[in-house]
Amino acid sequence: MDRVLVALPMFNDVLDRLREHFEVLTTPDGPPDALPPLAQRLHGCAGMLVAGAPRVDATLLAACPGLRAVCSMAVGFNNIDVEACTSHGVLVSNAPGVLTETTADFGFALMMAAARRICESEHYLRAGRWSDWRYDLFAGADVHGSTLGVLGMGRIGQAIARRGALGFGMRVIYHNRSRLEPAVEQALGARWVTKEELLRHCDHLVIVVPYSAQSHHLVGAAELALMKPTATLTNVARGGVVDDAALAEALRERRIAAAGLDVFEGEPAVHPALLTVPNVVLTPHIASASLPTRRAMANLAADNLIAALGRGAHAGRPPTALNPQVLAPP
Ligand code: 8YV
Repeated sequence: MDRVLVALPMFNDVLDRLREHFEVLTTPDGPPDALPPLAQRLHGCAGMLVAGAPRVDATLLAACPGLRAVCSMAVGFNNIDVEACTSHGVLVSNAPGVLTETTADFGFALMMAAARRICESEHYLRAGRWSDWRYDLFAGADVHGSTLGVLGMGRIGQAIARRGALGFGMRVIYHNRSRLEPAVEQALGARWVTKEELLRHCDHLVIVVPYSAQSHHLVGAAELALMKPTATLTNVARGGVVDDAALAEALRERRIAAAGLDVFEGEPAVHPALLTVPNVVLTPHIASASLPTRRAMANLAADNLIAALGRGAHAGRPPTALNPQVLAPP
């Protein structure tokens, strides 16, 4: 029986599904650095179930020659060197689709929390500082009827655009390397603009681009300088797409009004300057964290692992493989 490592704490029912096919090594809750090194834990394993961490690279693959599949329950796979996996004959899968709507809900919620100063005002109330009503007490920016700027227009970007256009009467502009089909643009009520136009004209910028060398610091000091002083920025994509130090500075100097961040450069560490500015809502990478969605993500990763290692009804045909060519018959 193949042995697999589930490299993160996991739903018991998903572990039970995997146990029908494999000997399963599990991961207890707790800090990852309290565990033995990953290569050691992977000893004798044919497959591994991961999420946005750990890093899977050529060094790890060279240390684990028996590994044949790495299946992630995240949609973003910047922690996995897919090219190195392909050259080692290791199948890689991610988990697209199942988290789109939940992540879009959260992106919208973060944007609204930043615009309407929900967390900042809650801290004020909890601190016992609320003594009277004032016309401008935590007065923020309107969301309805304003201009939503979506940077990155994949599945999640489109789901956010739909919420803005249909639910909140927003004008939607977007920037993406490739334009959507005109019919899709029309259905979303979204207009493609250059990145510069996007930054200059949006009232609320929501960032939903995958992380890569090309998207590193896609929004830094120069880009923030183009934004309106009343604008908000929300990042539910990946840490590193935004230059967190430059953002903290822009927030501190009120060069933009507010931000909502679910992802951070070097997370779980957070840039210390972000912790000291009041006009930012900070959450610990939970945009996909509804229980039904997290279960769907885990089950999709399990489906991929079972199929990639030649088991179950879809043996040899993992549903969301990123490099299915490694399983192609010779
Ligand atoms: C995960 C995500 O929670 O799917 C993704 O790409 O960012 C989140 O849904 C995260 O990757 C877990 O590490």
